[in-house]
Amino acid sequence: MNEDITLPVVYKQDNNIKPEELLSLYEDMLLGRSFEDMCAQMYYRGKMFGFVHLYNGQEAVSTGVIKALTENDYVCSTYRDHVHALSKGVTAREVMAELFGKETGCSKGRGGSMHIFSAKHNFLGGFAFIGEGIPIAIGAAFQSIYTKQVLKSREKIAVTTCFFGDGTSNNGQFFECLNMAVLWKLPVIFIVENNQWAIGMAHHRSASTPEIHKKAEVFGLPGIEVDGMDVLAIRKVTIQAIERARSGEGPTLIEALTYRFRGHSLADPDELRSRDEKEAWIARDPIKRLYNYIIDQRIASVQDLAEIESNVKLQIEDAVEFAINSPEPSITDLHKYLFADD
Ligand SMILES: Cc1ncc(C[n+]2csc(CCOP(=O)(O)OP(=O)(O)O)c2C)c(N)n1
Ligand SMILES: [Mg+2]
Repeated sequence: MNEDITLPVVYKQDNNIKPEELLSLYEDMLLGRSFEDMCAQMYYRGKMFGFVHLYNGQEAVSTGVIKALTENDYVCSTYRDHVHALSKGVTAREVMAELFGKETGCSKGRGGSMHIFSAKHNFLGGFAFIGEGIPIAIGAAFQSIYTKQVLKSREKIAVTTCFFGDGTSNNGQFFECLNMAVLWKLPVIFIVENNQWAIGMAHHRSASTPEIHKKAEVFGLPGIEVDGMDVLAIRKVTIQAIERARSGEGPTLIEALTYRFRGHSLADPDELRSRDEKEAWIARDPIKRLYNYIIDQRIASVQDLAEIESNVKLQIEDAVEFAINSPEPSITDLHKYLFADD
């Protein structure tokens, strides 16, 4: 990232949102942040195995997009997937137990951090390979219109949201799937979480056109750049994209400009990004920003927000307790879940 990057203020904040909705967005972002902080603690205590990628700093994207969806809509994530799952309604217990490799985890303890999955929440995963989720999302979106147009379902068209990073947008699947999504007018929303880095590679050093949203034009879909540190701005563009997808007009590409506040994974010493750059982004913390907005607009009091904070804390403690006390998968079940049951 250029250190003098200026973020566009494309959308004004949405003042029509109801106070209780605003507080639920705040709670969801706080849940994501607190969950990830607890993961770091548990990882360093040896409770989790393999690579663990945290989402701190990017919460406004998950909350702004996923909280605008219905239960029937789909979310397709990446390896940085815990918070996307929480926003979609997978419980903190099920996600934490998964990270501990326990039988009670949402993937029965067989997946771990990068393979969070929940069929009942239409949460399609969790993928370790970058870009792997994009064709999966296209498939989900295809079945939505097939169900509507061929099987004549009376339900509204389900929308699929597909998250991936700036680095991933240089992969072939991205371009192939943009093409197909427009060709077949698929109800899919591509959300690029441009956190400026792909492990230790700065985005502007790896992309011929660093403005990812501009790549949409070539394929004929709207490409929207949005402040990824502003949950209300993200929510607003997402609602427009959902309307477009549900009414059969096809896909939208949203590029959310954001930043991760921690290293690439918990194994990364995070020595490549400059202190100035990190501080500049931390000053735009999306959770503090919404907190200040709520207080300034007198939507809720400091005590109300403190109450939300302590509820979240209890939920996280409960999740850890649940994960610790849950059983390991049994060795006799080694082959279970490899194939679908009849
Ligand atoms: C197909 C494939 N190639 C390479 C990797 C190694 N890899 C893991 S994360 C990553 C960078 C991805 O960066 P970005 O898409 O910006 O996502 P972020 O980590 O910033 O969320 C790479 C190259 C991989 N997981 N899969
Ligand atoms: Mg990135």
